[in-house]
Amino acid sequence: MAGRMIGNVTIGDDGTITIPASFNVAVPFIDRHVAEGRGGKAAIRTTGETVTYAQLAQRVDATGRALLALGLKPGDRVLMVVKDCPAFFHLFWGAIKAGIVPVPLNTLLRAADYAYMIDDSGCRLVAYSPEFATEVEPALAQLGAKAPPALKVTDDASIGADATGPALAPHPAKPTDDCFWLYSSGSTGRPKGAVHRQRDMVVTSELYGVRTLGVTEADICYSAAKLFFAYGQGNAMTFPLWVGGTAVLDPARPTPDSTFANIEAFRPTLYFGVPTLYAAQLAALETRAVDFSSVRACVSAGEALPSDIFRRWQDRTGTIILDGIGSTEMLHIFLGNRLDDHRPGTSGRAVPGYVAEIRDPDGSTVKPGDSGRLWMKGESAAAYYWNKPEKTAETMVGGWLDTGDTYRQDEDGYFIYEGRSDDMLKVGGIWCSPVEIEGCLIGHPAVLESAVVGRADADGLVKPQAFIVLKPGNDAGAKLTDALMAHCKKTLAPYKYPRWVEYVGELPKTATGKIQRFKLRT
Ligand code: 3UK
Repeated sequence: MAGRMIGNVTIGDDGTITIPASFNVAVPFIDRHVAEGRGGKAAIRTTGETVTYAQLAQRVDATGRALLALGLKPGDRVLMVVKDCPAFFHLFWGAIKAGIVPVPLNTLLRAADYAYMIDDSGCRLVAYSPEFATEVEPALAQLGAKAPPALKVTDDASIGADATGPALAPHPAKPTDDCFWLYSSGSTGRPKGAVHRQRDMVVTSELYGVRTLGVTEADICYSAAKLFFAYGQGNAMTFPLWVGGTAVLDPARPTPDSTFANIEAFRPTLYFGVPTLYAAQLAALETRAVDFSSVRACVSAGEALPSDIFRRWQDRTGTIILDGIGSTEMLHIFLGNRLDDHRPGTSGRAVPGYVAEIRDPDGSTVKPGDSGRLWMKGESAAAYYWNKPEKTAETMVGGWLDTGDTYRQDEDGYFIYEGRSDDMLKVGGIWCSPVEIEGCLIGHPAVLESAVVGRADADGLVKPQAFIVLKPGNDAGAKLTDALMAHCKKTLAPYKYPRWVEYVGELPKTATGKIQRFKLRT
């Protein structure tokens, strides 16, 4: 049979992906590299450490054995609140190789969020970096006797991993078996665990990584978006591992300074960011020069990239930014620009292997050029939401996924983002629910009612804005605004605080008392 073999996966000349009936996805991503002569090559680079492919394979096995030794069984979940570091790879792949289901969580969340996810997932272990103890430990305490065991991950030894043990046999699975989860937030209600299958990372790595970005063994991938996002997971873990390339990891919060230092030190060939960071980097580039000569392409996702940022970035750095839309449910980018086919201000075209449809509310496809709701079909779609059959039935219909986004196509077929179909906001590429921020504001003693909407800042990027009705006897003003912002920063994940607060006499509401957020948008 013609085509390529990636471990035991066959890629046909026509792009078809054939996965054996008995399969473990750690085999093509981790195990095959040593046999293929990459044992001494850097799989991961950080400021303090380089992990070779041989070390990676050995540590994945050691971590998998340690998880089994702790009493975890195939199918059990392990929650990960882990910074970007080699142990993230070891835990994630060690679990998968042992048949255990890793669930990486957003490390910016608060104790109440973690308590919910620990409980909802029914996990058998919580692994966390010491940096996040202040939120994870109270979450465990809150759950009392219901709390699962927890492990502070400082290095592999802290997981009980013994590098000298025997090789771990990959747990046999079917390509469509549950493999890992990622939580995604909704406008109302709690986060939903999107359950991904064994094959899904193979599909995204091949369709977006290889066929769209053209990743090869020579690529060095650096993602400012963290590994716990589906976006970062593909960028800096699955794509380089799929081709035998190198991932660059930095545990710190990405800033213009830290990302520029990493780009100059590690000389990545592919750089992955989000629009808010590109805007901050551009502001910093006003006063300094950065050597981008190693970078062959930049990628942006999480929210729409304004065309002005694309142009200024190209002027400043000589590299282009490929905007693409992905989702936790589809795992990675499904509509995207390409090096050989891109149009600034658009999300590009369907990534080969994915099918897009823009639909009317009645479900029929719109006339060319009309806007409607974007539905997607593709082999990397999550199988279902954990414990949420109604949400699953609403969102995943007949093999299609409702993205919740409004799109139209221009005269040449490029997809143009027109906003969400719900009230959800993307702030710095991360979900933000207005309802959650409103709930937090109402928890402040001065606030009677609140409504939160998205408002574009000077770069055209959306941030939360709050409208507040005060309880009698409270004075609106800068001092109260500061107090409300501080209240949100301390109660919610910090990126969710309202950047503007406006005081009003009343909020626009429907006859039934529902806030009409659309009337407050400017
Ligand atoms: C929005 C975009 C316009 C859109 C993601 C790349 O963002 C990711 O996943 P999430 O589940 O959010 C999905 C939603 O975010 N969005 C993302 N990218 C764009 N809107 N232009 C874009 N380029 O509302 C989408 O439905 O957090 C991104 C890869 C993997 C991902 N999970």
